[in-house]
Amino acid sequence: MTANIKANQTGRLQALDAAHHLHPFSEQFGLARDKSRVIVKGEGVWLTDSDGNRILDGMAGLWCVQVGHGRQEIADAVHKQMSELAFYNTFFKTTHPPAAELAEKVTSLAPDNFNKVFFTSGGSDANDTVFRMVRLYWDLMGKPEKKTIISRWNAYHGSTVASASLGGMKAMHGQGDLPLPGVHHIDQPYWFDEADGMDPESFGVARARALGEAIDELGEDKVAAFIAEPVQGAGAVIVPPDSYWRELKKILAERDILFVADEVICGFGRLGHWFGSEHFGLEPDLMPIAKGLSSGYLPIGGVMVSDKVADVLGREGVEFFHGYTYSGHPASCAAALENLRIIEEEKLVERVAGDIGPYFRERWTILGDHPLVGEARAIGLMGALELVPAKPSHRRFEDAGKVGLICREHSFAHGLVMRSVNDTMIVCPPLIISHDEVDDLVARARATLDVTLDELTRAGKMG
Ligand code: PXG
Repeated sequence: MTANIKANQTGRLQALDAAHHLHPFSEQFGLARDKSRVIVKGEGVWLTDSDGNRILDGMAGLWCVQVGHGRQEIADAVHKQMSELAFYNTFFKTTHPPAAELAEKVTSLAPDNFNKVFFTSGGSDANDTVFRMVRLYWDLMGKPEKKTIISRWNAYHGSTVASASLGGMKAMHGQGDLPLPGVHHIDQPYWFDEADGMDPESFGVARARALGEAIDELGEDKVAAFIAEPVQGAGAVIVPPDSYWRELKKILAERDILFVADEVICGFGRLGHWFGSEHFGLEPDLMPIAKGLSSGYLPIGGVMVSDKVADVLGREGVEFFHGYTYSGHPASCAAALENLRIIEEEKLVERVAGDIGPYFRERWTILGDHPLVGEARAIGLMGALELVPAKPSHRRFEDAGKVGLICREHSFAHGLVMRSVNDTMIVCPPLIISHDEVDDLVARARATLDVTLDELTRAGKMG
């Protein structure tokens, strides 16, 4: 393609997009003015845009492309499945080979007490399923008054009415009168932003004890469940202090409530285990999953159901009046099966635990020496940088989020996808990223910080 044809093609797609496409979580007005970046190809950790620029995909698509882009094996598996049976449902006493095989496979990877999975189309509807399932569980247990689900401020559990209610994003709650009744939020373990001088250990304990306090306040006989991501992803890769889960485990062990570990981001190797819960020794009763289950090649999610809950739902005469047309979609299941086969064959989970995870952490956290970075943290293959106007204080820039967006633009210009959450920059690369590519990612991040710092210094925003 000559440069001109490329430019015309890009312009045409941008115009169509601006005219007709309502994007998720985007300011439509600004997007139409600034124009969408058109991504046309993916291979390994690399994306190519319609102008031929190569961009390192530091966000693994959207926290999901564990095995990297462009895996022909998955395309072939989906093609084969679609040629045989593109769609059939799993209602009315029917199943099909990929759904049955995937149910067995995914439960075989989970802790021993997980032997059942309910399939969904993604993570939001997995959490809607959780919302209804925990209430049905307590109804069946003869405790229908146990309805309230406790979650955390700044959690992300999805965008549907129930999952956005479970989430703790205030901006989302502000639209459409959320949360639904019966959801209670407690404070999160975000040490950098909220500790106010407390040391990490004491802060972690205090934030964990907030659960016990909330249960006492609401009444244990009214509380159905606690839901939490092992590490908050979209919240800004919030790695809790070591004391946090240690203390929470004690509280959960003493209380008669269900524990839901949202594994949509932390699952499938992200923290160097099949499930993020295993990293912290958690013992959930339910685990919503999605994203890395199929590496995003086709949409699929689910809820992993422990024996404790499955035995109750499986009682004679009990029917869960719940399901999606695409629960266990054959092509999505085929994509997931092939994806899991690759993760196992290439030992990607072990690689994150023992090789590329530690290497990434070592390289990434060096960015903490940059004048713009108040804290650099990493866990598994996720990393965050807290941007601040002056070190060592935890004080933030005025106009929260503006600096993050400036940095994100510079990052794209340096051929790196980094996402901003307010003024925190985060990455979560594919699990197949090589050592050289980690070096490349960190070099691009540093160059991005340098130009961002220059711009902020010139604008008089530092100090
Ligand atoms: N739970 C968690 C922990 C998630 O991160 C969902 C549930 C919902 O999954 P679906 O498949 O319905 O999107 C998510 C999704 C971001 C971003 O900008 C994060 C997600 C989705 C979209 C954007 O960080 N996480």
